[in-house]
Amino acid sequence: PRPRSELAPGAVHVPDWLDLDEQRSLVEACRGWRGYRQTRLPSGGLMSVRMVCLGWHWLPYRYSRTREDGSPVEPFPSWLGDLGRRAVTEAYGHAGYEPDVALVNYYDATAKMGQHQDKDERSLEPVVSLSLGDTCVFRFGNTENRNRPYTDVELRSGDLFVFGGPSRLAFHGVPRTLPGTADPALGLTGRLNLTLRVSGL
Ligand code: MD5
Ligand code: FE
Repeated sequence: PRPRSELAPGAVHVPDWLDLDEQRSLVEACRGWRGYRQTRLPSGGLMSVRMVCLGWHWLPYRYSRTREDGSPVEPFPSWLGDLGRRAVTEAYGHAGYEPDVALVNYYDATAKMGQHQDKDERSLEPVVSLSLGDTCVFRFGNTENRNRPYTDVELRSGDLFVFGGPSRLAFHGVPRTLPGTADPALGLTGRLNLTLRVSGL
């Protein structure tokens, strides 16, 4: 079995889970999905990350069947569900994971994501996170608030992270990426992160 480290109960990091060919295929799939956009928050701020959603469209702070412009949401492909099941089996050794939403986030050299909880899903099934391209600093916090205590870990291309159990509602964010750290052989400038989720809808 691959090295896995449990950062906190239910928060399992598997470095280098995807090989270069699998990473390339995922990057190719991410290029094919249309409609990456920056989300406007009710507070007025514009998220720096560019996002496209599969299966359901994420709006702050709910899931919708349609996008803001009424265009259809990209379907959630069955192969991505298979990948999610493999990921949860790898991290926890249990089967039966059926994600129906993916959020695909693109970070350019300056993009980041503030500390938040993922609580718009009606299911507390795990979130599967896959990282591609530039390394980032990932800040894994506590379940009480966005401040300390937190732990900073670097997520690299090919890394798997699964957040379940008591870690499912932990505050987390990406204070920065490390531009230029991606393997040139991947053909990606910046960072992509895919999260697979169960909407409960
Ligand atoms: C990213 N994305 O790297 C991160 C990785 C997002 C988001 O945060 O909401 O799109 S997902 C990390 C995550 C998901 C669910 C729970 C926890 C972390 N957690 O409890 O720490 O673009
Ligand atoms: Fe999140």
